Amino acid sequence: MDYLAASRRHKPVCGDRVRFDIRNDDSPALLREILARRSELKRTGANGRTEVVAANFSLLAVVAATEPAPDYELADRLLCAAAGTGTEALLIWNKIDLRRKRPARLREYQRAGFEVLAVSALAGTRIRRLARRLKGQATVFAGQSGGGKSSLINSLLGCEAAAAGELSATGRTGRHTTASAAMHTLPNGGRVIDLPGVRSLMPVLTDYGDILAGYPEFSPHASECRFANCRHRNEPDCAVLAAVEAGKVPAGRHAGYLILLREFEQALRPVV
Ligand SMILES: Nc1nc2c(ncn2[C@@H]2O[C@H](COP(=O)(O)OP(=O)(O)OP(=O)(O)O)[C@@H](O)[C@H]2O)c(=O)[nH]1
Ligand SMILES: [Mg+2]
Ligand SMILES: [Zn+2]
Repeated sequence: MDYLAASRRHKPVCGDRVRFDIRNDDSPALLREILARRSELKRTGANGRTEVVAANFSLLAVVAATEPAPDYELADRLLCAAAGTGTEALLIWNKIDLRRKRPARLREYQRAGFEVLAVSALAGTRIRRLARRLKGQATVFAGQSGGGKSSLINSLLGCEAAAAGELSATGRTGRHTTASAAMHTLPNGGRVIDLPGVRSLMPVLTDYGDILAGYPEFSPHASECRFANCRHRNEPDCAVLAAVEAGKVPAGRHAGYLILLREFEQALRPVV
């Protein structure tokens, strides 16, 4: 719908609830107010400012598949962002019709306590189960380009409402088919937001607690670290590092955490 904003500060994003006036003539509606958001997914825009890309979702679904090769850093960031904004998270492992071996990393997410649902948008496998899971939720579908977010939404809707694309000729990358966020209503209840799968939509993590919340398997060990404010990197008597050494915490998950930690600490450093 066309609208005019009453103020330049009013920039609604997909999922926003707004108050607006409809005018009797053919002129566009007048946007008066954006209501308080219950959740937000944020990223850093080209100008370095933080922008919200989706709002008011109750479930964040990270869509990944064997093809293109999963971007675990993006998946981890999204899982951290979900924890940070207080929403549920779901990892959708798509394209199981390809019958490729599931990566060990997928099991590690499950063992860490994340809910994983393996489906196929193309073959329709477990799409009804997915629909039941999404019922009554406002879900954001996020994840790298080509994972099949739009295809899954089409499969859930039973029609081609969301444009789905192709992978590049090598099958290694998606083609960034979805250009902007769009919301769809599911036939059995619930709403889904389809996000573009561009890497620049990486959520920003500005709170150390959010990063830690993305690695719930650390927490039983973290309470045993010598220092209460241990960052589990190289501190003496770090119980998380000991658990990694002992194979109780997967080394790959810990390496992923260190990437986010480093970036978080660099962002905090004052620019000179
Ligand atoms: N084999 C197989 N291919 C799939 C499946 N789901 C999606 N694809 C294919 O994966 C490619 C990308 O699908 P999209 O739905 O456009 O992926 P997307 O995540 O929306 O991508 P962006 O909009 O670029 O972020 C298309 O060629 C789809 O046909 C599936 O379950 N199995
Ligand atoms: Mg898409
Ligand atoms: Zn520690």
